[in-house]
Amino acid sequence: ESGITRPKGYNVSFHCNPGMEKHHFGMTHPMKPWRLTLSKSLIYSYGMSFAMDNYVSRAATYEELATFHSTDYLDFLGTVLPEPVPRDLENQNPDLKFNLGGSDCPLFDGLYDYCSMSAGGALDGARKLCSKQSDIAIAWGGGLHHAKKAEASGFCYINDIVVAILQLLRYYPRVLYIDIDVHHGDGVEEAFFSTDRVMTVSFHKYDPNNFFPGTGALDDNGPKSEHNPGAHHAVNVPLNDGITDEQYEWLFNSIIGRIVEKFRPGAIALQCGADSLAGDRLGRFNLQVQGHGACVEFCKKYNLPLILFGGGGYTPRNVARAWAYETSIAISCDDKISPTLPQHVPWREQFRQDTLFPTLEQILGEPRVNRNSQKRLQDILQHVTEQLRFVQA
Ligand code: ZLM
Ligand code: CA
Ligand code: ZN
Repeated sequence: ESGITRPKGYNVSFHCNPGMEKHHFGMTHPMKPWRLTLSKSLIYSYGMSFAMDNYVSRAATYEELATFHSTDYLDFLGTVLPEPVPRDLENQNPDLKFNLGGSDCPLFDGLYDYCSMSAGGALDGARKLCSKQSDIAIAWGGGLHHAKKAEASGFCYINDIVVAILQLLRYYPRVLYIDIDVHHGDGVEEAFFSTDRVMTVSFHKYDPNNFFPGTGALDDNGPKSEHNPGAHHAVNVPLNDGITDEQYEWLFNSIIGRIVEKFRPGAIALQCGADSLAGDRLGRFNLQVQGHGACVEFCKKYNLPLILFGGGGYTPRNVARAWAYETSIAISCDDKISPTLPQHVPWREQFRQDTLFPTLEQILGEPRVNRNSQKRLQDILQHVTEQLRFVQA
């Protein structure tokens, strides 16, 4: 009745752990794990679980996390406890070990469990692709792209994406990583700076002095030292406020099309951070659910093993819409999802409008000014095209 049926000829696996969603970063912290509950509620109300293999993921083990993270960092993460007395609001004189305990990466109850569950879902998804039990794996609880080997950063503590890609690399010679979160995917980029087996591509708002994390300029393409095979294997697409669906789709399809042709990946890992949507509490773009989802649709068309991660997303009702729509894209062959939300979806009032595709006017009142000229976007495509001359499969 929702237009969703089980896909014929391929399998989609859905990996989540309800234990993750009950964690709190703090009352006013923008990261709300509850958005995962809202997303699943919409996904299930549409009946999509009947079209996928659903798994409750296990928590990743210490050994699995240590495939990327330093044991010093993991040991500390496993023992730190939340501060009994909150520090002063802006953390003027914090004494931060591994960047833990500040306002971006607070210590909260069950932090280690939360992190290992996020990574467990991503890793389970990657394993399903490797064993060919699944063609598209979905892990909305993952996508925490800023975490470093021995450092928390930007709401991210464990880099589930890196751990999952390391798993994919056991079976696939080359993996393409694509990141449509509004922030630069710096942690994943850095992790694979010295290998030509992973190509990382991040689309993001770039303003080195005013927007986190400040990295990801067009010509940051991996250290160009003489013997670094990873040189030229980082692609950065720096954008300005207000980019629209039409511009983003054109740039995404042009860039990813050229990269797939040249790099010939064996698998694609796509981080679907939903803070690139219009109306996001932290984001700056004018993307709609349709434009965000078009990136997933484009990647799916290559018929390569595909893993979808979550990531940022700070206006929960829009996060839920995007990830529900993208789940439907993963599972549906030709049939389209109903644009009207199901009658009986829990927390229906959270969504404000009963459509899956609110207009920019419904989302924003007045749209944000678009500061991306077509000329600049063409220059970006030109740079990437020239960069790809140094890349071979
Ligand atoms: N201050 N509370 C994206 C990660 C973005 C660094 C400036 C903290 C916030 C933000 C935290 C309740 C992903 C920075 C910001 C204020 C230093 C960022 C706690 C509001 C609050 O109200 C808040 C007291 C907090 C944090 C806003 N932080 C907005 N932007 C970024 C990190 C993560 O989406 O890419 C993937 C999941 N941090 O700009 C400051 C420089 C800390
Ligand atoms: Ca990004
Ligand atoms: Zn983000």
